[in-house]
Amino acid sequence: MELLKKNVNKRKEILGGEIADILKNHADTTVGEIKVKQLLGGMRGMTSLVCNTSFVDPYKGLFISEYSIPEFEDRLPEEIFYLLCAGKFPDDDEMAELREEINARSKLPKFMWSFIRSLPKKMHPMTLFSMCILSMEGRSVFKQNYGTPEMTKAQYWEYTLEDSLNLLSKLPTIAAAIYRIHLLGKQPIDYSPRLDWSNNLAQMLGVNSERSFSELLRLYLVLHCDHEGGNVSAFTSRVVNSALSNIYYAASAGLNGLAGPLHGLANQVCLQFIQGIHAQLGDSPTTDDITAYINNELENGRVIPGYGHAVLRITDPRFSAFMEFGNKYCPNSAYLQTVKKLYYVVPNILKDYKGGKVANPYPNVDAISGSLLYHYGIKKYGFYTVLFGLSRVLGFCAQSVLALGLNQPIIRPKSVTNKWLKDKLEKQ
Ligand code: NMX
Ligand code: MLT
Repeated sequence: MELLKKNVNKRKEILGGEIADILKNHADTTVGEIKVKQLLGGMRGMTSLVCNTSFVDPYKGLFISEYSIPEFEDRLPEEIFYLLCAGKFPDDDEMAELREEINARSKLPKFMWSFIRSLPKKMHPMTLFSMCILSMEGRSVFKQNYGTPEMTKAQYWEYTLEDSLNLLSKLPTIAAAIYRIHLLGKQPIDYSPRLDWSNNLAQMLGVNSERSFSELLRLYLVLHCDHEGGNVSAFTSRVVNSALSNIYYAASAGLNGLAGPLHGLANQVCLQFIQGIHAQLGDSPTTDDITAYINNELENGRVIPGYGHAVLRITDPRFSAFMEFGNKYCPNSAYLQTVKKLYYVVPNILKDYKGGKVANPYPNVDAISGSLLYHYGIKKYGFYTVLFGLSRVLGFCAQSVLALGLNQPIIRPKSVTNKWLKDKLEKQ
């Protein structure tokens, strides 16, 4: 992977130069303030990290390098990984090299098949996915070489890139094996070196041979790849890797965060939510019925899944990209119709809920993704977050490669007690 390494190195030099300049001129400059409500409120809106893979603008959504979603949504996930790491799309030679590297590393360790088969059927697919990744941790070349005279600190990023490619190349096969073996009780389908990631995944899942299904998977893998550095999963993964725990440990840890209902599991919860609406109100509920249903959920203290965001203050552009897909390929899907009705109803309710306390009443990516997967025959919704995770590991890997390349230190913020805070405030 000489070309990829060369390009990451180039980017590392540019970003490293910028950091050196910033530190030289502004090391003690204040760039923000911390309010007590942020300290006590999950650090929301507190600028406290630098992450160069991607950026989320509250009013425009995700940017990777300078590209907004409409500018990269037609690409392959492999190209997106390149963009996250190197800050540029690969040219033909660079892409050919990456494809070759992926194919050469795609074979699963033998034990993985019996490992997947051995796990209890009731276990959530995200638990399996995380465990499968963790089970390969002993193969980390970072780990194997750490502490040897051959491995200098300046090379940590290269070993992490090596580990990342080894890991990423196996993930579509692992994900498909979880779907077929664990969820369907069927035989796995072979990986094909002729196909790119999304086509491979579509083939290995074996539930639908329509071209638009692999197109949906491609879009899915592209849209979920990264969402700057502060979301629960990426942050967790980066914190773990900052202790020089290798990328297998870090990716598994990040996925454990993604498995929560306020984060990646929301895509499964949204599908179940829509199924709950259809079970109670029929397959074509009216907007009045949906309004009453939502109000009842809120009165019972439940959150409306798929709505709200810690950073975005608009409809998630990833939601809009999926909506465009749905309108083109499956406009008559009953679930998609309900997604649309919810979009019509929920923001207006959430705007007034709790005296306007909900910072973003609009839908996020999870409000729609599951309904599209369901339409194409992925009916085991426990799998939806695995797909989110498969994509998000691209971001975890790129974030750690860049951070180590830029010599970023261990992440260790300071915490305080109530007493410390009271004493401090009394003195002001
Ligand atoms: N339904 C009901 N209440 C909500 C919602 C919602 N969808 N979103 C926010 N609130 C409430 C929130 O619970 C909080 O109430 P309280 O102070 O009583 O605890 C209040 O509004 C203020 O929260 P925000 O500052 O607007 O949101 P926050 O940054 O804390 O959380 C989410 C962001 C995404 C966790 C939150 O909006 C949520 O729980 N949404 C539903 C779950 C979801 O869709 N998660 C997926 C996010 C995207 N992803 O893929 O990770
Ligand atoms: C994500 O993609 O990670 C989610 O939208 C959550 C976030 O950005 O906080």
